Amino acid sequence: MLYPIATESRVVVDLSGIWKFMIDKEVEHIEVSQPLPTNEVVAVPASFNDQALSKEIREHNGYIWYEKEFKVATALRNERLVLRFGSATHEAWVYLNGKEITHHKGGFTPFEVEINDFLADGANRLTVRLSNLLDYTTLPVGNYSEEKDENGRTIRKVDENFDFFNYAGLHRPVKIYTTPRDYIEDIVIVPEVDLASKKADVKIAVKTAGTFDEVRVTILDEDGNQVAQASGNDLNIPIENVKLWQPLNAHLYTAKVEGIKSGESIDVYEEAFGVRKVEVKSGKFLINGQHFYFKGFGKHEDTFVQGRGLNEAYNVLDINLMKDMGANSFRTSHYPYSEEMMRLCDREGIVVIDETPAVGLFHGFGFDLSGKNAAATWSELKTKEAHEQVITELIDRDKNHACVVMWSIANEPASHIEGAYEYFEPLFNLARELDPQNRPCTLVNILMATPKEDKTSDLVDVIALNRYYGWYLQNGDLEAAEKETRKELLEWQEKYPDKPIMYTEYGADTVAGFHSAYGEPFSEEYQEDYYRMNSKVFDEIPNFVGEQLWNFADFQTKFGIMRVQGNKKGVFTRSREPKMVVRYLKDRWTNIPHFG
Ligand code: BDP
Repeated sequence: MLYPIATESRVVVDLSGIWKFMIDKEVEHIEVSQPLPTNEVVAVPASFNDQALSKEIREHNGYIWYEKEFKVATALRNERLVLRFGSATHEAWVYLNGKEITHHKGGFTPFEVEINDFLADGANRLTVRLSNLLDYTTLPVGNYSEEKDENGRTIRKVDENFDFFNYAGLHRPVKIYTTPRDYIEDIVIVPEVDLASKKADVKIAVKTAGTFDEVRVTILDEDGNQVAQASGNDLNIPIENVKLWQPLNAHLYTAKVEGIKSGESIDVYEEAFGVRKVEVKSGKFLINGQHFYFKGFGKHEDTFVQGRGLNEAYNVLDINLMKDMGANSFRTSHYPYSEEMMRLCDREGIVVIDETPAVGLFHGFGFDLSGKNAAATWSELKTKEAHEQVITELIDRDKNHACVVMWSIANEPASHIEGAYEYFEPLFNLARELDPQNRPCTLVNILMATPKEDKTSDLVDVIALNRYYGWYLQNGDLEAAEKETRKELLEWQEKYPDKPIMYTEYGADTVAGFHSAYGEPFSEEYQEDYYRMNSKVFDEIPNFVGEQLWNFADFQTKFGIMRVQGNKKGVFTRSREPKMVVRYLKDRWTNIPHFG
């Protein structure tokens, strides 16, 4: 699915702004043929939760209604008009002028629908019913329960199988875009490069709907100069002396695709792409033939007021903070991030591990580090279908992004439990089959899934570990934690001498401004000591290819006895003030080259 952009043949109308809003208390039926019976408003894109100053709204589990009126310019009425949601969390039923026109389940990927047949003359009423419910069939996974109150009203509860706050709403832009009736539907770009001769073969497949006499592809460099041109739906376009997309030194080409009829360019779309080669070989992660070292973060889409909603100023700031620290990468923990962020990373040369929303695949998730509660995971969870869908939609959306170097199929599933291999093998096969660029795939491993216990590590290209020695284990005892860290990493190294190993999470909750002469847990001193200890061990492990700490910034969570107004493992606060450790990390990372 193409991202909506304005071109010579396409217009984009943004429906962001103020919408009507209400939570559904399920006391009376909401009649979609009538305007929503509410005077409340909400801003889009954003989570609804933190806008209303109402505990009832913030913590509402169930259904939520949004509505917006819009008009379509007469000049556009003969075009094909497509309504597109960047995301709707977690499930959406969409009505136009009282009629259901589409439905989508899954809160982090885009969906769209043609609306020409449903438009009225004059004002149109767009109504969206959302659900923020999660259960054992959805991704992410939640424990769902319901009961009736004394008035017979259904009270729904979701106990999330993860710690981040279950923000919901229209998190990403809602747009109407036009195309001509004959149009470019999709573009698949696979750049292959011979690093020695600097010659690239760029495979470009264009899917069109309708008829064209010719599909023309023009490759432009960053200055807009034409580099190559060819005609056809399935092309292999050579580029000599190619400029590579490098981490933090991104060169983006543009494929300008034109659908031509009777000599006239009817539809035009421009897709940016980078030429770079990603490989996993002999225990190393290679970008453009060089050993790449990941320095960076697990993150969240999480800011004040906007919640999980698109916040482009924060995206820009976050990338600038990363660059300033000498970081080069992050993982989209624990769900696909906005398309706007992915486009920004392409352009800024930030390397991304792109994760599905498969978090919480762990029965009995909670305060049990033995992992025994998880025994029933693979018999109880019914997420297979949702998992296939999110892999398919994520790869379809992000396949052309140069910044994406690896897919993360899941975060911290119960991969130490029998049945995990059987659950994951077909999903890894699916991802590998769907990705035209053949990127490596991983699964982010939870601390109980040690080299002895883990059932899935044969499936992964890179061993990606979330480890909390010195925090959830050996809390306050960094000497003991160091021994455990070293012991386990050496075991992985020995078990898989040909697989790269990286940390995708490690961290310690730290209350900004809390200091301790004894380096006590939660103090800024402890956070720094914790990172120093980990760094020391990383540097001893031959196949260690990267450190992505947990977390870039403090973030909002569900309530829990381990959370003090959120998760405080950020190296920045939620408002992006640095904690003390940032100086240490900056010093370390600016001294570790991106390639080594
Ligand atoms: C890991 C999760 C992450 C949590 C983190 C923590 O992957 O989402 O926030 O631990 O507990 O289990 O801080």
